Amino acid sequence: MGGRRTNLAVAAVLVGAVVTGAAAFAVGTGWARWPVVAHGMAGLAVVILTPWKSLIVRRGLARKRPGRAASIVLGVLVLTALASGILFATVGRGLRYGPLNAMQVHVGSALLALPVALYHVWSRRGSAPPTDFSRRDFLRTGGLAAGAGLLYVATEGLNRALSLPGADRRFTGSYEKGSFVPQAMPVTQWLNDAVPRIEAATWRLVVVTSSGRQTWTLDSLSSFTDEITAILDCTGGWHSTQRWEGVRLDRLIGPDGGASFVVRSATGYRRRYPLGDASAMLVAVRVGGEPLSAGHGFPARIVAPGRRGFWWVKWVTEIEVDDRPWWWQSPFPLT
Ligand SMILES: Nc1nc2c(c(=O)[nH]1)N[C@H]1C(S)=C(S)[C@@H](COP(=O)(O)O)O[C@H]1N2
Ligand SMILES: [Mo]
Repeated sequence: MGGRRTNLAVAAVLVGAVVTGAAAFAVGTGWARWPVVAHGMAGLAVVILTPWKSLIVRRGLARKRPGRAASIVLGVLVLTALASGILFATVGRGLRYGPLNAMQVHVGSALLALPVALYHVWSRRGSAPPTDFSRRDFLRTGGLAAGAGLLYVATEGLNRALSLPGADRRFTGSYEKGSFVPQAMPVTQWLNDAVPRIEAATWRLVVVTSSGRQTWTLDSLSSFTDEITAILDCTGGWHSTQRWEGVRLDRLIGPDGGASFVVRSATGYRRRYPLGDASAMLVAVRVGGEPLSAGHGFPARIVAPGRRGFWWVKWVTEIEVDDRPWWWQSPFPLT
């Protein structure tokens, strides 16, 4: 295969890996399996292309061109993302690199690689990609996809045959931790939030709808006993099932008109949800029959079954209904 075709294939497969990786993070219900499988296949397609790409790399390294250092950095970052991804999916449970687990190394190196990749493509813009797509290219593409599929099946088979931790992953790719033992469930923040100290006596939950503004104390909320057993599935790579108790969100909102509601945390963190989801969601004040711990969101947190962990806003102080569409927000929190 020619160099330009190899480069184009590598670029396409890496773009595919980024897109499916982001999709796998965004979704939490049944069809999340497909982005996760596609993501694994994209990574394994990179492995398949490695022998061809390494020929190009060897030639490139021999020439002292501008952008050479960036190309090396990019190579290291992509190999790191690849290795940590494969390790996480096979032996990954509990694998740590100092403060980071394999999933964090995986996502971190991939995010760092993005700007470097753009620069790399720009600095090599002289060699335009091939524009024709022959029958042979079609067969090659099919071969690459089939090869990636086979490698994927082989990897999952190896997980099972060797009883590797990877065999026990949920369809999202996450590992179980601390189910029905809230103290054993990890305390996680999305990016830079810190656990706030909230006084039960002065805390209030403000609910704003078109019919007005309602203020709840912790005592008044604690009398509700709506219950959901649901899986908190963090994109950091773990999931945990707990029995959550509190008040169904549609009870707080009432029969209000509007398109969506936004939930705000004492820390400033927030997410927006479609109004129709309220009846399936909880403002939880207890987990496993006990009040929430500070780390898990005391005094009140969102329980959003079927959504990944970053939707489960902790330390809730305000819920507001309005007419904006629910997707009127960054797909992932920015803080
Ligand atoms: N206010 C606030 N809520 C938050 C977060 C955050 O950073 N700030 N992180 C979310 C993420 S990413 C996850 S996985 C869950 C973790 O909940 P836990 O710490 O109770 O396990 O909380 C979510 N709620
Ligand atoms: Mo998370």
